[in-house]
Amino acid sequence: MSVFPPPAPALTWRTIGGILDFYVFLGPDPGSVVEQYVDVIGRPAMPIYWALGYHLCRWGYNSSDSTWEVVKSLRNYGIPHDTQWNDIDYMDQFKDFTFDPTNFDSLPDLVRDLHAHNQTYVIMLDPAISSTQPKGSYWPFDEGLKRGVFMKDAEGKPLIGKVWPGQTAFPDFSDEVTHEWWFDNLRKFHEKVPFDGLWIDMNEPSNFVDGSMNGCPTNSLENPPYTPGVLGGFLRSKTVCASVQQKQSTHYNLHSLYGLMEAKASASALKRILSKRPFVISRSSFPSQGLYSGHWLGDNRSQWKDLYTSITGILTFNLFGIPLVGADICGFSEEPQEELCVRWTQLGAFYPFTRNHNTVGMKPQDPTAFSPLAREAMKQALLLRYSLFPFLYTLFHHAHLHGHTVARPLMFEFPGDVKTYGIDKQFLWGRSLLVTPVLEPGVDFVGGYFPPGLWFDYFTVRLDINKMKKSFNSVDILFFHLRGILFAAPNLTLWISSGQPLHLVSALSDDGSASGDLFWDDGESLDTYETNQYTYIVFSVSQVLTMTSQVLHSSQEASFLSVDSTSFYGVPEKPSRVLVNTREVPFTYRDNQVKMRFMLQVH
Ligand code: MIG
Repeated sequence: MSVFPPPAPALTWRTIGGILDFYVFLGPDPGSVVEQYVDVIGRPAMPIYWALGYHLCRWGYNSSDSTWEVVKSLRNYGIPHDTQWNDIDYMDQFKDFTFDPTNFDSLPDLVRDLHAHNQTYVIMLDPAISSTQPKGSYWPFDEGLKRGVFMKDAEGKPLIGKVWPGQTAFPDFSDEVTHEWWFDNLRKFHEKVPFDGLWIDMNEPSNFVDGSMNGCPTNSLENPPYTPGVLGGFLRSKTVCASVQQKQSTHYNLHSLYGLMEAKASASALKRILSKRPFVISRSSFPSQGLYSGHWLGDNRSQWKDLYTSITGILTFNLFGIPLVGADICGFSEEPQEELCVRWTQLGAFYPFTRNHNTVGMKPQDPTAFSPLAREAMKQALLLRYSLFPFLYTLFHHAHLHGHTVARPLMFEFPGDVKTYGIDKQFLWGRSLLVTPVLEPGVDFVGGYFPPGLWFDYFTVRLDINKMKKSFNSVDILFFHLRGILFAAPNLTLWISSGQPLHLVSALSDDGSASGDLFWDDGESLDTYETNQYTYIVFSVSQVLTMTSQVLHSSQEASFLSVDSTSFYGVPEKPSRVLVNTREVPFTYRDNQVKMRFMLQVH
């Protein structure tokens, strides 16, 4: 089926038949429409905490040692870095569930070293399995044959295509037997290389030849009366034959679900192996994907226009119930100029999923590959993200619980303000943070739109209600505004359960009120909300400048949490005194801001 949006406010649906179920989501506002949609397809999984850290990746680390060098270099400069990735390079001749014994011989040690530094490691897996290894030498194919997990051609033999390792068979993830085989492969490989998460690529499924090595049969599924505008003009172009029989139906019917089903198998296998929330990032996606994985936006270029269009990509996947989404920071193909890479890292620090990734053969583009000034700017952007982790984590909780967006178009919060409808250069985190990035080279100011209400510059605490422009130098961080209440952790470590105290920031609205909340748990256990192993606190400031907090839920298991200072933005006059639980406390007052120590501990 193809869906065309003509210029008129209408949609044209083209289909040659089948059963069509229509759901109409009535809203009334855009956020409610997404909630209702996500209620039908399934709400996104709560990510493991380090999913929200900084991820570094590239295609073309030639060895585990060179990967390790970059890891050490980031450590050396104190650049936040939770997760290191490897692309297909780590594999022995691009075969899944193997690693190159020569160039990647130190891989298990690298992974142990990452773990010793509270860092994590993610590997790429392609679905296609090499089918040409000598019998008895490659368990994944031999065992897959034995269990009948591969898609079959018209003669009932495994369909053979071609991907990175050469000739390959394609697992049929619509079959539970395949999920069990996938798990067994992952379990065995995990004993050699204790990876923490999976990056599943090429799962459209992608094939270097059309259909199979022997083409495809001639039938009505291969040549339907109507072919949508797909790559190559044929359903089999760069994928497998449409008429292939899978366990649950024909590939014609299941094609678009391939990545979803692979993600489901991968997430479930990781859960069994690690007993933690699974981390999976998938290239192909389908409605319900958020239950099993996040998504990256695929191969972009190191160009300013790709920096700009990444914003709509991120917002769109938030509407799809896949909030854990990011674009390749600094661009995948081509080489970014330093200025572009700085700006991209600054915007990327506000992608829900933050990963720098680069194609093979290009110059390194990790933060340490640039001048000290650029490196420092990137580090500061990432530190800012890390400091906002408690707030971001709480937004993911609301995505998991209610189907809310994490990165959010302005119109979602201001559906009555038509000026917000076309905005694609700014976005919100939740309802409270307004992000206005630099998207062009050589600018010395950036402009944006401020929806109604008071918006405070996060850094200067200036009320920027009527100022829509800010002056910049070449590495200044993006324009960044706050309303409502949030927590920040002024520290390098993403994970704050180590006891580092939080700072509570309340930006008061024009009637002097504000509200915010915090969800907290151990960051990695499965179903903490569902099994009551979490803490949830709401904060509000009333018009008479009284802040109250209510611990709506707390649990032994949710880690130690402490708040030691708080700021109120938007207090027009210096108060004569400040009371905490009826006791007078010292405070400072400057530029509309009251700041004081404030102890809150939840155990
Ligand atoms: O044929 O694994 O989109 O992120 O680096 C290319 C190599 C296969 C495509 C992915 C890209 C990845 C690359 N892959």
